[in-house]
Amino acid sequence: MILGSSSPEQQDNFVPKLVNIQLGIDNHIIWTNKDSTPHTVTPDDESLEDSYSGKFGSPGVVKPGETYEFTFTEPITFSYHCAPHPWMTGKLEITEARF
Ligand SMILES: [Cu+2]
Repeated sequence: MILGSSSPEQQDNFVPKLVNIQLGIDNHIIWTNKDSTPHTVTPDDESLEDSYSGKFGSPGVVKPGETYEFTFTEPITFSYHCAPHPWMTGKLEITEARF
């Protein structure tokens, strides 16, 4: 989350907006809050789960300077947002690695 993400006028918040990752190569994702306001990483479908890592989504707010990380072990595509700032959206596409 970049500086100024809490402003609805700002186009960029979750950067990059779309993350495409491949299982077994780069399936560990870290969100870093570089803004001055707390944010969340909340899946649009709140029941989203990985069978190994469990429920996806930050347990509370991610404070400025803090991180939320998650390891994906299954292919999935989904959208997520920030609960207090619903205009902040992002998308993840997790696919099987192609060697
Ligand atoms: Cu936010």
